[in-house]
Amino acid sequence: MVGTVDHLKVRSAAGVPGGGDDGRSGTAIIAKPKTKTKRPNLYRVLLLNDDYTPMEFVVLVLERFFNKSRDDATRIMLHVHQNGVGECGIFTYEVAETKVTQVMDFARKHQHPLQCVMEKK
Ligand code: TYC
Repeated sequence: MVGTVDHLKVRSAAGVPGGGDDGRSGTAIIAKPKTKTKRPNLYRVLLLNDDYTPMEFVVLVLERFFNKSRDDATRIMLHVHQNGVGECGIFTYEVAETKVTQVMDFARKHQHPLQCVMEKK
């Protein structure tokens, strides 16, 4: 690699160090756009069990904020109830953070101790 122009990586080509021109024929070597698809870091959003939040409220949270069907929401809620923790979904950082905030605000508003956290995958 010779130099970087914004997202274009300017490479020397055909054994011509420095690139740009081969010094013989006046041919220019054109910068080639390089495909660089970076995968985002992903985060699990988890619900934690407690002894006081009503089961129906947890099901509502899973339907409202995680777009789960009633059957899936009920399965996840029961999993959390029995195992202590369960996954609501996997998201990029900002989306996961937003979900956690929405759930925590909603739980507080209804005076339930429900806890929602995120962890890097
Ligand atoms: N354990 C609660 C109860 O018996 C139900 C519950 C399920 C609470 C999941 C929180 O994330 C939770 N009412």
